Amino acid sequence: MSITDILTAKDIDAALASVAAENSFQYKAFFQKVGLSGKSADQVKKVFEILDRDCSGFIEEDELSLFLQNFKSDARALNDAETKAFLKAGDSDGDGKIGVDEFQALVKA
Ligand SMILES: [Ca+2]
Repeated sequence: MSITDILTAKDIDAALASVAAENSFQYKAFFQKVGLSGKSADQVKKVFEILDRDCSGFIEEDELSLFLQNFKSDARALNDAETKAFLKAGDSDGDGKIGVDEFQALVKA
């Protein structure tokens, strides 16, 4: 499963361009631009599985910082403030990581 099986290269390029500047990452705008907001729960789950690089069943903080690189390998890493804000938004049960249900809820938020 590749991310471009679900999202178009054109949307990915546009979404990444919109967050190229440091501190410009906003998850809601990014999910919309990249086309994820309109996908089914099953497709969102498939994207989650790509983001969960170590297949732990959760997106941990280190995986979250490399979030953009799952869309394109030369994308920048999120900085600490962006990563922490993203984690805080998604981690509704406060365990310090994002599960698939939390990710689906965040995409649809
Ligand atoms: Ca993980």
